[in-house]
Amino acid sequence: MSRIIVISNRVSAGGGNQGGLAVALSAALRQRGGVWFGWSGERTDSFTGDINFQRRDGVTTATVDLEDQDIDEYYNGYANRTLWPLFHYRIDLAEYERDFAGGYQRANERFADTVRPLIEPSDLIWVQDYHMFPLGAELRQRGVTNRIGFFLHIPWPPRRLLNTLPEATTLVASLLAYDVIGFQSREWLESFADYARDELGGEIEDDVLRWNGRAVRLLDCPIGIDAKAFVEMTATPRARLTWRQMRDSADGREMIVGVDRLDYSKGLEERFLGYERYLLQRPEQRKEVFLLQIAPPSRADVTSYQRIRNTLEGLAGRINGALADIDWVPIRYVNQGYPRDVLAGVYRASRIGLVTPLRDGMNLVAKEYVAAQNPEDPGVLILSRFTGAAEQMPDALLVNPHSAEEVADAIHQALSMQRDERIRRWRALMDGVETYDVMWWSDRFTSALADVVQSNVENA
Ligand code: ADQ
Repeated sequence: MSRIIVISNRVSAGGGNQGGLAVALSAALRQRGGVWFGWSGERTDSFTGDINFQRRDGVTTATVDLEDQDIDEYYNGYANRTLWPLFHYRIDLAEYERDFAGGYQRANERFADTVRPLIEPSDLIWVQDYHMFPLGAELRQRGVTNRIGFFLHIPWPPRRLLNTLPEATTLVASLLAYDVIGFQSREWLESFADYARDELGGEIEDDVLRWNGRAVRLLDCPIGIDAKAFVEMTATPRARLTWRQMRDSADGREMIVGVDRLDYSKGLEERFLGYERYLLQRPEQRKEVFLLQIAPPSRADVTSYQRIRNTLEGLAGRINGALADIDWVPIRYVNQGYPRDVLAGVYRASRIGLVTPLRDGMNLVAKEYVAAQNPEDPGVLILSRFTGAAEQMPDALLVNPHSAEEVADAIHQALSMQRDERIRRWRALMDGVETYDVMWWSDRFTSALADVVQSNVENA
């Protein structure tokens, strides 16, 4: 079995409270051997390419420090100010600066130079996400003929939006140095395929893209959670304690929960407005329900994130100010992160999981909410149609998050849903969450990569 080199912006092996992605990548690394390479998250005065190796829980990690300029232009710049908004359909927020594009390219060249000596001839190389689009092409230029795969965790935008990016075609062409490109859903895969066909003149048949003598396999590969571990976590003392605390503090009211990084893609503003609409439409229900929104701040260096934070504070304050009573507050808005077992207890205590991103590559909170439910008395998942998860979760109440009326109707439908229907929907959702878990995802991708015929690589 080939070793595997995992390359991602950040490396998160080891530690007790890992997310599913780190669990799955660590498992693949333990099984096959290899290295997990990426940025340390640290700054250095001048880039040296010195690698810091660590071994934790049977996984070797290799990290490098970056210069301030790289961090500003590559990470805070091109990745988070240009690509992230553009790929979430927000060209109004995307910033197009040559310095960002240049810094992104430079950082990727530095990653390629640094990781190159770690690669052995038969290794599989698996590159993760939008921080690293050009890395495969950079490795090819350094003589790497290994099988290299790329997985995109976020959506792929429509062609006409992507064309607003000055270097769009070069960026996409650089992706065709990979042997396998994985997407969270058919929708993102097809959107990429359209671009490659219409803008680059590629030919596509049976999810194989042919271009310039190369064949690139496009793979529909939805990521999941570590479902078994999540179910077990709901039975831990801390999850049970949290569940009890939440039920006590709800005091007989039904709880609706939202859990998201504080990001404009998550549709938090629209969620608050949809919930407000529900309260306005059904004044008699007001004190029977409340919304708990947990949203830890992220990417605080980027202005658009400061802005969304202010907007949400204003909106939560306005709704609470207008509708609260001395014994009831409609929205509990919390800006903290919590350990995963605490989240599991919160999910389980909530009658509704309200997941309304405007765009989301997948959305794992939807899957975690399902996995945490009590099979005898499960809650209802309300899910945006514009998430990758919606393709796999037709038994959720699917909504258009832009429509406050649809969100309000779905809240009403969920709160009035009889137990047998809740159980039926939950069972169908849970089957999917258990079958298509994060280990399934990682096996599917690595098998596809291992199956690539080496002759493809000779044309690289
Ligand atoms: P994210 O945009 O970060 O991920 P998501 O898939 O929902 O979105 O994952 C967030 C994770 O952070 C979940 O595991 C959640 O439990 C955790 N989290 C959120 N709020 C938290 C809090 N307050 N405390 C503790 N943990 C919290 C990107 C893409 C997604 C894609 C994933 C994986 O944007 O579309 O599903 O990668 O590919």
